[in-house]
Amino acid sequence: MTPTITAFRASPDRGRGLARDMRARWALEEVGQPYEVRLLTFAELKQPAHLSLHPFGQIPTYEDDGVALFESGAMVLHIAERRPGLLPEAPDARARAIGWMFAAIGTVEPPIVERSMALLLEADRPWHAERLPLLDERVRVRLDQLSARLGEAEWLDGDFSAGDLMMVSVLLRLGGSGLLEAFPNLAAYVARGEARPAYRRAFAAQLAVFRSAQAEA
Ligand code: GTB
Repeated sequence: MTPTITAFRASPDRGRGLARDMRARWALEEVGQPYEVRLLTFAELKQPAHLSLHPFGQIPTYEDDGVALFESGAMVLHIAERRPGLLPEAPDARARAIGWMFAAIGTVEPPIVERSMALLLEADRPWHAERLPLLDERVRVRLDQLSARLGEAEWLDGDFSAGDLMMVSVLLRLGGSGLLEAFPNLAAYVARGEARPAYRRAFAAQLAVFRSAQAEA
């Protein structure tokens, strides 16, 4: 069965590849697995048919033979376990790569998302100007630590892995903030991720969806 993922019919990121279906698309492209996409409106996300797949009424979801998943991290892990290319064979290296996936989602992503949400939803609040530097600083602390660990290495732990895929996806949300640019090795790391042919194919596919939604509007 060809896997099917869900994505926004008209992504609020305007085709910048920031919605989390990008992670599943990128992983599927890395392992050479063709896939289908079911596009959903915001209203459809909250209807029973989709809620039966995703308890929180979000995208992405993933379905293939007998398995239905929500959470982009679980999808990337599932894809990486089924086909070679995203996880090392050696058990210790494999465990470390999975550890980097969790680090991306559990340690690096939260302050980045909190900052994005503050910019999106709180910019008109009287305390926003005072809070933003605090949120920036929390992001900077994590970037500083990650930058120190990456050093001059190409990827986080040996060859490119699902851990890098998740970490690059998380860092991409800082685009335009100026925060990433203060860490040249991290900026170069993200650029290496974006330059991968699989990333470019995934990016082009989600951009085509956005452009077609624009054309229909
Ligand atoms: N932890 C879940 C995962 O990793 O799969 C989070 C899923 C999630 O946040 N989904 C979002 C969603 O469906 C889309 S990706 N939101 C609709 C809703 O909750 O009703 C998050 C996202 C949205 C928009 C931008 N953007 O515009 O830049 C970036 C990221």
